[in-house]
Amino acid sequence: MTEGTDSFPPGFLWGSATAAYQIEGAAREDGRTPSIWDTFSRTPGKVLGGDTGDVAVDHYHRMRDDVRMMADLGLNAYRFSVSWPRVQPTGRGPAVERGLDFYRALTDELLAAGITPSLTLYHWDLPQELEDAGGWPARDTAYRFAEYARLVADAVGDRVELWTTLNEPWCSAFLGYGSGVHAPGRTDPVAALRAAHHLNLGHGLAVQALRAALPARARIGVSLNPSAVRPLTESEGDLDARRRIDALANRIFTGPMLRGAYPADLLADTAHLTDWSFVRDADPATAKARLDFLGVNYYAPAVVSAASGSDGSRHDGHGSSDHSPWPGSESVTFHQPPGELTAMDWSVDPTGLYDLLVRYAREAPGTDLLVTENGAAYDDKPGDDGAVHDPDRIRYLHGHLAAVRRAMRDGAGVRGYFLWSLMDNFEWAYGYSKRFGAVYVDYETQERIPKSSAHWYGQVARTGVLPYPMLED
Ligand code: PNW
Repeated sequence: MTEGTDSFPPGFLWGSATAAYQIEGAAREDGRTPSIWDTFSRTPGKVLGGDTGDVAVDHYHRMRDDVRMMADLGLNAYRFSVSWPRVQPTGRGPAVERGLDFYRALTDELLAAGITPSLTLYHWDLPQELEDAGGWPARDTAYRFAEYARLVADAVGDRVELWTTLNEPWCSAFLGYGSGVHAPGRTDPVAALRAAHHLNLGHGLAVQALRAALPARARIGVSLNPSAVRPLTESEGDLDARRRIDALANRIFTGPMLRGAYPADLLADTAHLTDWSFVRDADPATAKARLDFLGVNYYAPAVVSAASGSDGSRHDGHGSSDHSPWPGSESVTFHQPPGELTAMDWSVDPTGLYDLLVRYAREAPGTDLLVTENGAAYDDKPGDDGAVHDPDRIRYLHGHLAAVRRAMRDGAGVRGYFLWSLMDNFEWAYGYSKRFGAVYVDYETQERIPKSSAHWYGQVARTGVLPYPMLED
């Protein structure tokens, strides 16, 4: 590490991120219909505590206050997602204007506050009707997604510069259709591989639709959650486990999206499950649409070995299920690296973020990089003074921002950083039990209390300077 403070370039985007289902609530208002996450969370046993996003943090009704809060903290960017079933309830046909109005108002508020909007089209809330018609394992869903992209572009294309097609297609495909810990909760390895392909295809078709509809200044990308995967040892078996997980977590998306082809080793590793005949000849080339930026979401690294270790541990951090999210490579074992853990039991390791940024700078030369998510859950609660002190999160953010800066010095063109998350929210299968926010939310009163990390991060955003690590907040 270099000595002293560390400056980021002027114009760097300092943001926070959220997703529609995790914050909006208002699940039955203004024509919105159920998404797969409404159905899943209302199914007993799927989400911890039986929590749902019916109310969430009521952002749908508190949007203006929430934007003012970001501005007051000093943030200059905001990554949010559009709820597909709010805008196009059946996943087909014309848009519902009342649904679009919310995003028109949100983007107006952001721009008026000097905050750059970054819009994600799909953060996991597929209209239930499209799931009933086959969901992502069905080819038609890719075409429906591109049509929906066009509707949103026509509505707010004049005011949004940053466009993301998909958030973390790995989670949609392999947690949604493989392990079943996410909606729609299916557990079919071939359905998961088909879903991954149709997400790749849908991404490519959506980029085409966006390019046709948006002004030239629009910047279009995708947010992946690449795995920073390391072998437990340098043994041949562990190196092969690393290669397999790298194929299923990373190259299954970057192969088509960046290179226009699926990796040969991925097809070989899964040949006993499927012949991949659902991939039509032109599909990988369609998925390889020109990208203006690649979004990297990063939380923790993965350590893998060939077969179950002596402790039989399977800490893969992807929730508990009898079904693997790794089709064809189910025997790969995940290990908890030694060291500090967050409340998710995810290990704290900024080097993983550095490694991914440097890797993708090399694999996607000339494409800007954005850290579209990074952050940590801790057991936050207000103290006697009513304030929420979260020194662990400050240290987490400090370490990861230093890793971003180091990757930039080593050639990675990182243009911005979005902290996950602006505020505590519905953490998918964990419900409201895990708090990722820089802002604390009292779920009884919906009161927002910026944690000490929010003030710390706002200071970094305002000055562009990463201070010395603080021992106490
Ligand atoms: C991401 N995993 O989700 C999402 O984009 C956010 O919506 C979410 O709140 C955040 O990270 C924190 O979890 C993930 O099991 C969920 O590997 C699960 C996994 C990865 C990312």
